[in-house]
Amino acid sequence: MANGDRLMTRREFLMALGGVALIGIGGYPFIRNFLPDISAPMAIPEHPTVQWNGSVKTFLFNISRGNVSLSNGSSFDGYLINSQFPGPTIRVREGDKVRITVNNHLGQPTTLHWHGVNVPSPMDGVPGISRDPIQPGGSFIYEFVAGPSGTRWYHSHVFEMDQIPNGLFGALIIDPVNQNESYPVSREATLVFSTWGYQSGIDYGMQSSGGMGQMMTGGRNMTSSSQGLIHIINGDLSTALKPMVIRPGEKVRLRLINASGTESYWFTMGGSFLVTHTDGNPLSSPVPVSDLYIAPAERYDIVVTPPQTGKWYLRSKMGGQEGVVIPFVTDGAVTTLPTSGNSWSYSSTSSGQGKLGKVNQNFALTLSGGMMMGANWTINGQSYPNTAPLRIQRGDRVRIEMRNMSMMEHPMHLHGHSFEITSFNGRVLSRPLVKDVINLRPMERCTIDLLANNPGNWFFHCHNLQHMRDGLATVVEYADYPIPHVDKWM
Ligand SMILES: [Cu+2]
Repeated sequence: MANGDRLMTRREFLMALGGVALIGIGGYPFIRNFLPDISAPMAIPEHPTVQWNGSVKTFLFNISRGNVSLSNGSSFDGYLINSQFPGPTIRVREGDKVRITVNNHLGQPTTLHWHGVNVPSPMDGVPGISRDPIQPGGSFIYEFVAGPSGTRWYHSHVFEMDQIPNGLFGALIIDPVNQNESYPVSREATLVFSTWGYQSGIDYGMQSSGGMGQMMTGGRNMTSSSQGLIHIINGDLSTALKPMVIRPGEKVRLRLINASGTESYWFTMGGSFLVTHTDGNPLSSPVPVSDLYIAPAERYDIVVTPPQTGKWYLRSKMGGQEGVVIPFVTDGAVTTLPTSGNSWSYSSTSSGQGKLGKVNQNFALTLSGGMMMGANWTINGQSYPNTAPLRIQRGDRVRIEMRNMSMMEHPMHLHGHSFEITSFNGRVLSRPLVKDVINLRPMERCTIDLLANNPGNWFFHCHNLQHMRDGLATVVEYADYPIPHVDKWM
């Protein structure tokens, strides 16, 4: 691995093993080096979405139980949307009003959350924080203006460990308002990765990526995937995928969505490819990479071009993920090889040292738990719902410093906003990435900056569904927002 800042260093590994050494690095010493810049512009727009363009796109979702059959003959009792697993892809244009009528035919409450979309708070689908769930036999109409553009997705936000892996998720693609894609391609495909096997009740978390497997090798080797999970791509095993046929030199966009509740993927394809969007948001210039690590809930748009004549594959190199293989065939002879690239990291777009902008509010969060602390995960020593909410003011620039003091990775997701990753592992990024999930591997740290432009109560949590269930969550709440959140659903 050429890319040092994605993985734990040997020193950090040893410090993590010796509890005493940890005391010496408390208190965020790295942040003292950052003197606020006068007022660097943010990439985050002043308004959470573009204006409504006058058109309304309506969808009807009937949610029910039903059998899901996979191509190898196995099956399970899933959750279906319009009899489909996973749910149908929603594709709209930025500025469209999206109206989704959801009929709950389940024997239990459900809800849908529009991940990465800056919806109004009551449409965000988080029970206890934004509004009550849809009761059995009940209906609800979600309505919001689509935005920002890019690769988004949706999923249930109640009984997540059961409802999401069993089927209540799908892709949500928002095309740019003016149809100007930053990186034009001739074709595109969406690949939604998920895992099945959660409901066994076995806590397999320590085998999960970024967990024990990684720790035992000091983070140098490939991590191993959770045992006993079935890897699913677009609703079936990868062996059911028909190879995509691409001409030499042709550029194809792949929208990669990690919908797994616990697993990260680490993609390679035998040649470099371009990263063009992070969590749906375009980079200022595409980055050629040799491999790409995708944590739960993250999305990356990549542009691939055939690296060789004949058959080739986009695959995960994580141990235990041999089944995560997407086949391609080159229609012709490849004569020019793609340029080389390094491993992707959150610093890939930045050169040199940037400067942190001025903020109105600054929160410091230490993520901890697991291991000897049992099943509980904590933020500043507390598990949700006892974590302290982050109270912010409309219009403020808000910085959240996070440090992962645990031995597992945590893909932290903020609802209702995208944020800038302004520093990562002590380095201020000269070109911050715009994202709504930031994955912190063991002992990693970061700052994220957001603009408080979408009043409401917003869940801020680890998107490893086990960690979220076991307390790694808090709420970002606007001081002037009239509706308090009540945590009766956790
Ligand atoms: Cu986590």
